Amino acid sequence: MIFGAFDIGGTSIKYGILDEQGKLVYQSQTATSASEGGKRVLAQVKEIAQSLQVDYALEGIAVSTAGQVNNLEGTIVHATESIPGYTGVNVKKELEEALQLPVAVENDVNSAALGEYWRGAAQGIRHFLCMTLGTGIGGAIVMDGKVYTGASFSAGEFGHMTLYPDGKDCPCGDKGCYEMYASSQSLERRAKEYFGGGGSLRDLFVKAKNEKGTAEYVIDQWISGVALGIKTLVHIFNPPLIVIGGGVSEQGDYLLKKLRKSVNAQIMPSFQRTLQLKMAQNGNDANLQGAVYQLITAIR
Ligand code: BMX
Ligand code: ZN
Repeated sequence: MIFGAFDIGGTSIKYGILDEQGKLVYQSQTATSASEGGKRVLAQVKEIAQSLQVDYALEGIAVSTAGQVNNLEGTIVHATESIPGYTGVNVKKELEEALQLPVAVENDVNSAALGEYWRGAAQGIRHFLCMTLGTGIGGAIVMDGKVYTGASFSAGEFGHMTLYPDGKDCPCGDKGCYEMYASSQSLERRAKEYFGGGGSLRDLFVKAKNEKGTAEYVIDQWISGVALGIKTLVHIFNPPLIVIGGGVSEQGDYLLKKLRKSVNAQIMPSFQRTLQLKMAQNGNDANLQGAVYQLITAIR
C-alpha cells in the first residue's frame, strides 16, 4: 500500500509518497502560498495530490498541518495569522471529494510526535512531549501512546506560552509568545541582525562550531529562550522524554548539549534525574510518517 502525505507549514509544504511501513519512496516540497490564504494553500495541496495520483496508485492521503485540527472531522479548528483564513477549512472533506480517497488530517506537531513514536526517537516510550522549532513552535502531548487533544483539539500549543508579557507581537494576536523567541525563524532573525541577510542557519552553525565568537553567542542567547519554555513544560508534565524537532534537529548533539546545560540550570534535581532530551530522529519526515500512521489507524 502506498499513500500520499503532506506537511503544511507556515513556510513550506513538504510532501511525499510513503509505504505502509512509513518508508519514503518519493519526496519534494514547495513554498506555502500562506499570504494568499488558507483556501489557496488547500488548493495547492489538491493540485499536487492530483498530479501524484497520475503516477502512483495512492490508497489515501495523510495530512500534517500547522493549526489546531479536529482530527475526527479533519477541519482546522483555529489557525494563527501565519496562515490567514485557514480557520474553519474542512481539509478532509475537500480533499476526499476532489481525490476520491480516504484522508486523515492532524496538527503538524501531533503528527511529528506520532512519527517519532512509530519510527523514531520515541519508540517504546508511551508518555512524552514533542516540540518543533520551525516557523513557529508547535507541541504535542503523548499519553499512553496517543496524542492528548484537549477539549477542543487544541492542546499542546506550546508556542503560545508567554515568555515576555510586553514582548513582540505574535501571529496569534497576543504578545511575547514563546515562538517569537525560540522558533528557528527567531534564530534566523537574530542571525540576520548580527550578520546581515543571506546566510542560512546551517552557515550559522558551521560558523559557531569553527569560530565560536558572535555566531555562538547568537545561538546561546536563543538556546536560553528555548530552555525557558522547556523549563515550564518540565515542571508541569514531569515528562520522561521531550523530543525536539524541526530543521535545527539536524544539529544533533551540538544543540542537545547546550540545551541540556541550560535546562538543567533551571529545573529542580528531581526533574533532572528522569528527564531525557532527544533530537527528533526523522526531522521533517516524522510529520509525514505520523500523518500516515494516523491514516493507517483510521482506515484499518
Ligand atoms: C503555530 C501554530 C501551531 C503550529 C506551530 C508550528 C497555526 C497556523 N500554527 O504556533 O498550530 O503547530 O505554529 O507550525 O496556527 P510551523 O509553521 O512552525 O510548522
Ligand atoms: Zn502567540
